[in-house]
Amino acid sequence: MIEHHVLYSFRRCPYAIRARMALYQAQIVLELRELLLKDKPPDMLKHSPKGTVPVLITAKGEVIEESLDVMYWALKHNDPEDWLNPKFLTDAEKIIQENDFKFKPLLDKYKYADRHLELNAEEHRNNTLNRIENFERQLKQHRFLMTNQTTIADIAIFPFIRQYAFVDKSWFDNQPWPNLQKWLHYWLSSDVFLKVMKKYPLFNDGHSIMWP
Ligand SMILES: N[C@@H](CCC(=O)N[C@@H](CS)C(=O)NCC(=O)O)C(=O)O
Repeated sequence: MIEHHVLYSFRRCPYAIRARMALYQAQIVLELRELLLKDKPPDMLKHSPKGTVPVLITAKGEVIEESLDVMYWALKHNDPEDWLNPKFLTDAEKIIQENDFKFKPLLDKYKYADRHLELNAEEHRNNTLNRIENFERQLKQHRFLMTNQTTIADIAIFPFIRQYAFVDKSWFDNQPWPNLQKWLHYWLSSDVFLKVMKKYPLFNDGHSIMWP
């Protein structure tokens, strides 16, 4: 019988990062179970056989096994800065879907070019440029992706841009994308990101902690 919320998480996973950022923003207190992807706890797989993180099991026993759903669940409880501002939600959802289903596969091919030998790394990277330049164009118009305030789109997409930038950070820093670079820097140094990236001992080693 669960009496508090439980989050199965993996520190560096971009989906888990965005979920934790929304949970932290909403000030949700939970038990964090930090795991190794190669050694998933049987209890997590019992609740969510698809075996991806993050998975949130609420105190009521509800299983939320998609990172976006975790974000919505958290922000519907408490959204102090209006990240779910309804005015931008439809468009925010559209660019999140494009990120998850169009940009992310291209990012994976660039990041793991050694597993995708049909093209070399530079050619894989070239395939990402249209999408990255779309982000730069949006951030030229306003400080955040949808408007001058943070929306769920910034949080949902930032962990993937972070991954992208760090494949070759000096190359990324030398591209003509001042607005994207500034936005990335803003999130990398934000309190919410730094807090959710704190290192915790592994649940696999018998540790679980009340979070944040
Ligand atoms: N659509 C899922 C994707 C989550 C996902 O793919 N997470 C990766 C880690 S970043 C994972 O758990 N992969 C399973 C594995 O590597 O075994 C979500 O948004 O939560």
